[in-house]
Amino acid sequence: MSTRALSFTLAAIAAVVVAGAIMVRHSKGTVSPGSDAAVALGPLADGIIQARGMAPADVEAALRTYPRPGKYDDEFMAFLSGGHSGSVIVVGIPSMRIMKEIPVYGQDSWQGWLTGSRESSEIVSEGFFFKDMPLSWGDLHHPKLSLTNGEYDGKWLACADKAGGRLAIIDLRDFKAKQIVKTPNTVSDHGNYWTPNSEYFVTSTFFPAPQPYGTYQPLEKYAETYRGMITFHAFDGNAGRIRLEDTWQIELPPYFQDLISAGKKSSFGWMFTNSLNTEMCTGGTLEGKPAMEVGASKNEMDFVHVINWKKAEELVKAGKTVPLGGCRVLKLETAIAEGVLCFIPVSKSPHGVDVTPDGRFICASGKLDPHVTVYSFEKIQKAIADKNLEGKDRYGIPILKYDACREAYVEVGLGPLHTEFDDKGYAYTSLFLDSAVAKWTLGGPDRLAKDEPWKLVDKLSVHYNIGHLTAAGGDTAKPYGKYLLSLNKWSIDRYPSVGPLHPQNLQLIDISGDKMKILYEMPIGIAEPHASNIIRTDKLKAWVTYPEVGFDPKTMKKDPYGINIGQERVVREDDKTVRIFMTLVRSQFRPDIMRVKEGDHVILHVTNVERARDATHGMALHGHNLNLSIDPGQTVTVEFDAKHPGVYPWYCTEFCSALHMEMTGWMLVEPRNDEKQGRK
Ligand code: RUQ
Ligand code: CUA
Repeated sequence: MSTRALSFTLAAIAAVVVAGAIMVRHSKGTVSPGSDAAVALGPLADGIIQARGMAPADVEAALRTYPRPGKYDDEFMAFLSGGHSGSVIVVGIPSMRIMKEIPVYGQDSWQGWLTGSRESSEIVSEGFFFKDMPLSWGDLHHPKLSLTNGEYDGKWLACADKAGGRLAIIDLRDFKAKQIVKTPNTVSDHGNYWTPNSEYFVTSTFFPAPQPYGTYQPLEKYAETYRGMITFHAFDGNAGRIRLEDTWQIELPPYFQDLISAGKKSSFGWMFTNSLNTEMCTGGTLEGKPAMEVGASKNEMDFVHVINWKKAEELVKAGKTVPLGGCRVLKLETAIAEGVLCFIPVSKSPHGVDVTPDGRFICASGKLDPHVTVYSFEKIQKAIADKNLEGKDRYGIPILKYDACREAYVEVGLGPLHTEFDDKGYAYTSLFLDSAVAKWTLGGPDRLAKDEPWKLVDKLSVHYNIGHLTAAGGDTAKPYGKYLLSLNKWSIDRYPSVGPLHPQNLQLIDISGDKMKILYEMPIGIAEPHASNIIRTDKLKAWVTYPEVGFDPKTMKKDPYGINIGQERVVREDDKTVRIFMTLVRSQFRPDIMRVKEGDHVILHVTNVERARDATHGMALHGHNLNLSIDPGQTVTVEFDAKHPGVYPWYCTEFCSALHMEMTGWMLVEPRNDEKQGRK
């Protein structure tokens, strides 16, 4: 084909893609978007396509992902974890534009998170492991959207902290973290999953901890004294809060429990957890012992844990637990005796366990085996009923016969990790070693796909070393299909160097056709996005301002210290305490002078009385590590000691109006005695 003919063809493709269902007026590409003025696409597109050396697939991808200015073109929103940045990142799909980064475990001065506001420090400090060792970060791995009937309801987002053994709840009315809880009796939470109606947010430990919790036990006594935990954090879906008093745990053997997935539909009431290190290796490279990577990969098979949580819940209600670390714990012996826990063998060092949308099958992959093993829930039930066992592990946990539970063994490629699902009966598995996504057909009585069941049908290279993948709605009972996000750990040569720390790479993949296609590639240089959930944008019903002036986002109620215009005042409560009620509106602070005395404890309640959408103000005070972000209607409280006599200006940090530069104030800290005149 001549260059001219090729570019003609590309322009025609562009026209067809743009038009979609819209009429194409003539083949050289003048399209009519509805009744709007026609767009002359042909010659212009020719030139751009040629100059940029674009292939047909590039043109299609560009046209499918380009967001029109000012239009709400993103059909989906991805909630990405920020990994060890401790945040959640919200990204529009298909445009791949970052909409927001929600601070959770770490600091964010833009949003005034942990830069002075009492509300944010109270929320974060609730989750500290040691009260005298504040944590300023977390390792946020798996953001999970709350569920109603196994589908995303757009209300809450929860995510555990692998390093801190904590979990956080984010309210999707204002996209802010509301609660951080330290999981009892754990030193690490990795897997996390909602039960199908968000009855519980369930977390599983990665590292087992010595029990009783908080005690010292040598690694030599690992097998006897260390234990894993699966925690059922009771969730109040109206308040959007974990109720620690109703939370309970099941003690597990000291394997690394890794990831979890909840049964749904026919498998409702059950929970599945993959585990590695059934060898119980503890390392010791300088002590003549094998490294973890060697010692923990010896066994040919590890275990998927099969947990009957509905039954466990009954036992908890019947008081069969012991109190431990402020929580009710179902001991391992009880869980075994009552038939709450059993194992299924899974090939070597698995990572991830995923339940199909129909709830009938459980997929697990050993990263060192190029297959996904598919277990049938029905067969598992039969094996349990028939006591069809291979044996027991050293703790007496029954191991179901592998062959009796297995439905399929699908060859997908090297290094399979995680599996998600679409709306057409296909599964997608990330292949870390192959740097690829494998697409394969699900089987079973409800199967939708036309292809032969349990078979690899497509494979797409990604760049590079994919960890998680996320299909839209891909871990729910009703996946949306259409898009898949590949979260790649390495970007190597994809971008110009920005220094030795490379951005991680996200790739948006079209899964609507028979063949997967890459639509967009996005370096994300602000965090390590570990995993995500993708929801339909129209399921999110976020507020644009707070419902009334003087609102506290922590309680989602009127703040007792919230005021309106005209109620500003400075109250000296005693010789040492000054309480100031302040309002903000474009473009002034009221009061704009705070007079306090050296050593005073200052309590400041700042209310943004604006009712206009997007009229957020900031407040940065010199020398006091303080920057607040106050949204329209919000009240923020800050407390500090005015230790140092001096003069400290403050100003608004959001460019809010033409007179933003004038939106300022002074804090005057008068010395208590005249000799002291300034910084010590
Ligand atoms: S784990 S890369 Cu923390 Cu989700 Cu699999
Ligand atoms: Cu308020 Cu700038």
